[in-house]
Amino acid sequence: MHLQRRQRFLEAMAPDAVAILFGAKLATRSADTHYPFRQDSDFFYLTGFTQPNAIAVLRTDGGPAFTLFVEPRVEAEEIWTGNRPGVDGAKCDFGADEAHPMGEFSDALPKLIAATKTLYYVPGRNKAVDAHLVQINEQQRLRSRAGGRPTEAQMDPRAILHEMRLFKDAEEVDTMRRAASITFEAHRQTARLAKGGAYEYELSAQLDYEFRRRGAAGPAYESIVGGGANATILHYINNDQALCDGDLLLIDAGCELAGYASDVTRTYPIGGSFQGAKRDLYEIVLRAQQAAIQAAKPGGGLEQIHSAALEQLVSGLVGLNILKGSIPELIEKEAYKPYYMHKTSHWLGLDVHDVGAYTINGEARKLEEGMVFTVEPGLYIPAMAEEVPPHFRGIGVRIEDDLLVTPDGIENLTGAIPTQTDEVEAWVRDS
Ligand SMILES: [Mn+2]
Repeated sequence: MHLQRRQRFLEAMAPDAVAILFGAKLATRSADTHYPFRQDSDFFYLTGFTQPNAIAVLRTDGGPAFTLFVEPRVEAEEIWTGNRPGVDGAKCDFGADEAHPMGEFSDALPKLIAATKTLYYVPGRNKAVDAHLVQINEQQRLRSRAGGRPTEAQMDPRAILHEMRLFKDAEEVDTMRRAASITFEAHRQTARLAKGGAYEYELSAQLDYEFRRRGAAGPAYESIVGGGANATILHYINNDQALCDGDLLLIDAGCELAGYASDVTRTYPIGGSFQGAKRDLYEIVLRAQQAAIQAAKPGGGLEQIHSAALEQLVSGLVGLNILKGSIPELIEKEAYKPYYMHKTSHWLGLDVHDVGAYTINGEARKLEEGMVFTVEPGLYIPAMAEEVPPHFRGIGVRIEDDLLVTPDGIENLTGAIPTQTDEVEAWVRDS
């Protein structure tokens, strides 16, 4: 799988080119402790290598097509941090044609790029290598009478990689389906805890537990567990307040499985029944989400999905007298922005806000087989929104699913997680 991806990447590279890609490093959490390691998504996509501090070199200049520089095996260090593939593992287990210890990269670099016309490289990741590349090129320029040849062009490898990553292959789709089903179970087991007096962190911990015990690495992003007005804070992650019966609870949480994210939001009625203004707003967002999913089709675009959601959100807000005026005009003037300030969709994959261009030559791109994206309309009425009738203030609702474009339509990967009010209520009441 990684071999095929490297072959496609090599085919997309210019001739006589060298690509240098950095893996992620350990990030300091405090003093001498680190955050859990998470490989750079591009690096993982091409290599499958999950250890910190590695460099991949891919070449179309006749040199070895795939070289890895990795942390070598050192018994005294591995006692503390665990076994490493090392140089031999890089070849045997990860398919490198050549592998070397990281410590040799700097000395190897001048020779690696001596004959290349095009260098694929992302500057800014490693200052020492950035500076070294400038120095090597200047030296090559000074040596031009003796045959020195500076690199002619520097390209961004992400232009190729991110276009590849946008289209999920069968194995990636399978992983994302499994991530969706773990997220289903985690939401189900957590919805039952949405009772007055429970603390948001208890539900957040339940999500973590359900993700981990089912084999996921954990949440794909900081879980948002926001009761009451906390649901109106888009990236609320404090998750430390008590829940109140009758309020809504917004849970935006999805697991990361084998590198791939799921991204699901549901809004649950704390105590088990949608009431009054909360039900009114929930039903508007539900209609918007259904209309948006209906609008999703191969050959269509994310803009149409967003428009379908907006149409329902705005007409719902007019119906509740929160907005006043003609619907097309309110949409045109973006009068909904105080209550719906984000877009309806983003790509999903190895990154939760996944890579891939949203426009091509200024035009919105068309949906094609293998793309995965979210549909997540919401309404957020700030607690301080004095222009809105008081009973609507401090209510936040979002409903989010993950959609896959198939050869003949759209598959809702997370559609089994209920959104209809009676089914959502049943999940909360289930004890
Ligand atoms: Mn999302």
